[in-house]
Amino acid sequence: MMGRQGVVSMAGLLVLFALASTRTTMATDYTVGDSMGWTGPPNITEGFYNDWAAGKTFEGGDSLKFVWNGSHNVAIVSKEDYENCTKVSSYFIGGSAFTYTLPSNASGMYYFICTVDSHCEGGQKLAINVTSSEPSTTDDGSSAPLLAIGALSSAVLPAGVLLLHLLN
Ligand SMILES: [Cu+2]
Repeated sequence: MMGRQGVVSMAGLLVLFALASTRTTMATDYTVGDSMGWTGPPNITEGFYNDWAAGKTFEGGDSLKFVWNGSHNVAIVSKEDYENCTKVSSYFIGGSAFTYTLPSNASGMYYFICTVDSHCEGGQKLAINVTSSEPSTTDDGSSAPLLAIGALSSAVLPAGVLLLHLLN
């Protein structure tokens, strides 16, 4: 009887482990600057967007929606271009909104600036720190630990059952 319970609870643990490893994290949609949108001076001051980003957790799959009125654009740039407000040649413009979805495997710093006039120098720049999300279930390697534990438990289980019989 004791041995049977041991097997059942071990199986239960494996089921729990499988459920935990297939848990999906929900992507979050952010509107950059919230109601202020994506704008330049005099509406915002230097550091405005990093204050907005402070305390938020960004993960791969999250999206950043830039919404603006008037003449602005969004350039995704390097750290150096962010710091120097480089007027890079590649940016998104057109319409009055742009949504950037962080790659699912994103991690580390991502930098966004507006290259119109001196908007970037005036604070229309955003740096976010993307934390890598939980090990993705779509990765090839993700099922390996589960298989390894399965193999381990089938090797350990007879010994556990034997021990319970000895205790009886
Ligand atoms: Cu601008």
